[in-house]
Amino acid sequence: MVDAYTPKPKHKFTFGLWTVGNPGRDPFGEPTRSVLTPAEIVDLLGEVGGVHGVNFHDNDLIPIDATEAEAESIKADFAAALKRNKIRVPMATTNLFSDPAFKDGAFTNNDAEVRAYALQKTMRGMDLGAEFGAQVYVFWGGREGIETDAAKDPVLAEQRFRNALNFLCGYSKERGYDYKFALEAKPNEPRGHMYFPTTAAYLALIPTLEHPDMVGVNPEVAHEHMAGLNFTHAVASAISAGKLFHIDLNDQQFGRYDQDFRFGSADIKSAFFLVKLLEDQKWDGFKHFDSHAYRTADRDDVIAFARGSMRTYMMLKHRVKVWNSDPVIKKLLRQINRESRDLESLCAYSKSHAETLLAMEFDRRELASRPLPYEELDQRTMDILLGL
Ligand code: DIG
Ligand code: MN
Ligand code: MN
Repeated sequence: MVDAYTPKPKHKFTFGLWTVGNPGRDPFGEPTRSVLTPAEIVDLLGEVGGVHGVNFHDNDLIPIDATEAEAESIKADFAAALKRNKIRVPMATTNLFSDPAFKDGAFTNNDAEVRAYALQKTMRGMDLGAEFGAQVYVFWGGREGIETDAAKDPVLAEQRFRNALNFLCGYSKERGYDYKFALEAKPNEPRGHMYFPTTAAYLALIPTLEHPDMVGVNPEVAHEHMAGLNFTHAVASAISAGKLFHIDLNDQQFGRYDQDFRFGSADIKSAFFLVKLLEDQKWDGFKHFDSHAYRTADRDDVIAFARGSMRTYMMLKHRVKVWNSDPVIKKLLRQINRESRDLESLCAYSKSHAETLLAMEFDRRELASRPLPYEELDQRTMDILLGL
């Protein structure tokens, strides 16, 4: 069915190989779906339709113990699948969390040899991503953390993470990759506590790096929600800092494990305000669905999951247009937002402005009596969301 909500490659929707290729394994059960090759996953995305790109961890594409010959054959099949489906590779990343060598972290590991191996593995992952034209390189520190703070000095751990990023920025510049590094936060799981638990923590780290201009963030809905935070505000902070280099869209009930649900499937209202922010700000980055179908899904339902992810974004994008042009919403916003050019000009500091403000009289009771019809505004938002 083609309609106003049908996605197209120009909408820059992307999926990871590990998302639609997720075989349904979970901590309490074996896979429920067959494991697909990278080429088969790209063909599935071609069947989904409208997909812009596919992302990968190094080992999603090339198994960690593959021979050189096996790697070449996998890459050839993958490249052919990309071509026949007209799908590209916008983002790559390194799996520094599955192999037991990284059981106690990668860049923040207490063992210098593991830290060195993590740098080598990431450089090779960057080479592989560049081979397929990736522009963004994501860093998710899946094992960077502790179960007991007796294990590591957190200041030293953060310095080790900083050292690794500085080194890898140097590598990217020296190899001319021009990568945009995107740091992805998560508060816990698989580690008891993870370093840099929220997007805000990474926004604080970036200015302390040697090449801060090369580094931004990759916020994920589920990860901020796990921390009980407002995802739209986390993304707004990234946009305000010019650091929203990538985004992981999915959904999540608050206070749960990392559910990585289909975008908009758990909290449609939060999803609406996120889409409103991205569209109002005309953010033009890759919209990556880092999520997976329910373990109960078969291949057809995985396709429905992927199509639903993009369709929900497109429908919410339309609802944002309706909201922004709705006369009742506009009236209420005019009532709520009291602007004053004179007062605004006073808020740029000068000695005279300070004296003028100090000399002003404010009627607190009058200020407090001004109506704020947020119930009416929010209910109108619900009317629009529910299509009334
Ligand atoms: C989990 O949310 C992480 C890994 O899947 C990957 O490293 C990153 C990129 O989307 N997200
Ligand atoms: Mn997640
Ligand atoms: Mn993610």
